[in-house]
Amino acid sequence: MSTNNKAMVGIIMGSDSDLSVMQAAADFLQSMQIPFELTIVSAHRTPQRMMDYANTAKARGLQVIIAGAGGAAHLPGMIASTTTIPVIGVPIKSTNSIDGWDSILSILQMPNGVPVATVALNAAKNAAILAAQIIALQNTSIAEKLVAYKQTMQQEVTKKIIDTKKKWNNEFDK
Ligand code: AIR
Repeated sequence: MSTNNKAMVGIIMGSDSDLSVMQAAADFLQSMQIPFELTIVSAHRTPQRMMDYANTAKARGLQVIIAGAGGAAHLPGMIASTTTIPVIGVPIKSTNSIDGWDSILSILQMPNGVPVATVALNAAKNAAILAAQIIALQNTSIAEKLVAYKQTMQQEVTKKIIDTKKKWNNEFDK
């Protein structure tokens, strides 16, 4: 848990072996001071825990769930089937993944009626940014932090453009 406040975001993953990827989501939420909880929930190994997690999420105050899994990655979709809280899925190229596509397609190809917002392979940070953006719709302080984050990103690229121009000139950046 990032702070002592009540969690707004739930980060769940199929195994502790996913943590090296999912850590990026926790790090971003922490940097934005968004309270979150993080735990292991496996669709296949702990199916009852998965149902209990989804069924209690709303009452516990969660606004978004970030769910990561690898291989036959059914966790995000099954959580989405059980709650109306938005679910962001993180496909993980795990040890048992063929090449990552197994996880991507398992999370992405949901049937009509049960959406999962799927980010790129291992893109746990993007999942956290999207979660923050959803929460920011109703939270001015988080919205302001996101604006600052985007400005910083732009400044970093601007610096790289200037550095690049020192060696590689272009007509566009006069
Ligand atoms: N997994 C665990 N339960 C269901 C699934 N799909 C996934 C985990 C992890 C992969 O299986 O999300 O990416 C390998 O898990 P482990 O525990 O064998 O390292």
